Amino acid sequence: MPTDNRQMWAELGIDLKKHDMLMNALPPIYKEIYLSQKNRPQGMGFFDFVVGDIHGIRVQELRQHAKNGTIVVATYCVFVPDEIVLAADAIPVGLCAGTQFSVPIAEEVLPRNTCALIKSSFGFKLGRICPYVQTSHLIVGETTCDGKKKMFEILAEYHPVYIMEVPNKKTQRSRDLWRGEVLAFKGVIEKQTGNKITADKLSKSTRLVNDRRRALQRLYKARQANPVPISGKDALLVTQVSFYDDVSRCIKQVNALCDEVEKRVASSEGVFPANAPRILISGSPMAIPNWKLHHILETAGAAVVCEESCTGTRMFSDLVPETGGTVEEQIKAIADRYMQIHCACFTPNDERLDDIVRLAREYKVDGVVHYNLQFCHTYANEAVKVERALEKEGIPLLRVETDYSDEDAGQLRTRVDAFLEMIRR
Ligand code: BJ8
Repeated sequence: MPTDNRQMWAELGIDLKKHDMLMNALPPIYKEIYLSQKNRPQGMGFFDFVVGDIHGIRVQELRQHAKNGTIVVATYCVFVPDEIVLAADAIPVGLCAGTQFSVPIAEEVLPRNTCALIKSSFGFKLGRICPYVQTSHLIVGETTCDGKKKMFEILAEYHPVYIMEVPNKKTQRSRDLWRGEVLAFKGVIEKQTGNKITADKLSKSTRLVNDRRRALQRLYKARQANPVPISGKDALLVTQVSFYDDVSRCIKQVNALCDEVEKRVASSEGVFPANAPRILISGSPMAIPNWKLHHILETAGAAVVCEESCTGTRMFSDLVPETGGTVEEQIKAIADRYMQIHCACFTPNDERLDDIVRLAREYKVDGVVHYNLQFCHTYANEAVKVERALEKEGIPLLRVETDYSDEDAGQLRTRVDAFLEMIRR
């Protein structure tokens, strides 16, 4: 590790001993899971570089911005509107929370029967092992699931936290509440940054965030091809990195990757044979470095072609209309777009069932794997309805409930093998 990185981490209050353990564990895992893949698009080189220096250059950039007076706003959920943060000249950073490493640290405080995503995110702060958390001036949480919202109360003892109230229903009253929440969030960010959000700035930030969505939509569109031009693991990584990389740079890199991948589609070049079983994964988000299920599926001979999740289509599917107007009109348009995210925290949430069936058709999948983080009750219960909806359409489903550890990897492999055997064409 370069010494200036170590000095930066020390200045950020990072526990260097624990952090070294985490940083030493990542390269061999990445090598095995990512670098061992054959015929990857060259455009993945940028994303390999980002992961290879995961706590280096980007953190240094953020630190430099912070030294120049820019506010860094950390988030855990796709409900927090980046448009508002960017319009105030602040920087949004999606936090990871995908490693088992921070889970036992969190369990010193949180109940063990809490989902791994919540424990991992809390453990990063408690253990002082994430320089992104340490660099941020504010963490924005949300009232999506019960575990998260109660964790945020405890997290607030360690870091400045602001909570957005995400409603649980999709009625007009709930939409009005959410519009009020987005408006209030604008006030919070203006106060934190000392910058006024104008209509012009909001139009620009909306276009920028839409451009990131358009780039990711392009990448996913290419995955509808057969043979599929990019692995599911690589596509997942692109989405994961887009949460915390500089937005403009990310757009450029994803579009460059798409140029290459689209050429592959035109020449029927794929990373897996055309008869590989095509899989849609649906369910809980997968934060870096949670690549477990994709790796098991793709090393068993499947091609993961789409993710119906917040590290997939739910992140970028809908655009905010770029109609401009007053700040209030734009806030309303932004709020309404975010209400189209069909998280299992909503009731009822039949739109998600429709999405899964539609995506299964659009991506011509042979089967769906429903991915559920252990102790995530919203997705576990909703899986009952997902199962019924897919059964009605004759689409095979495998339900998986797991965590970030590798303890169940063998068992998962056996179940995946049996599922693929059943659906193989
Ligand atoms: S909009 S999916 S990013 S809340 S897995 S912490 S729900 S117990 S992550 Fe999510 Fe926003 Fe919804 Fe998306 Fe709770 Fe379940 Fe854990 Fe979860």
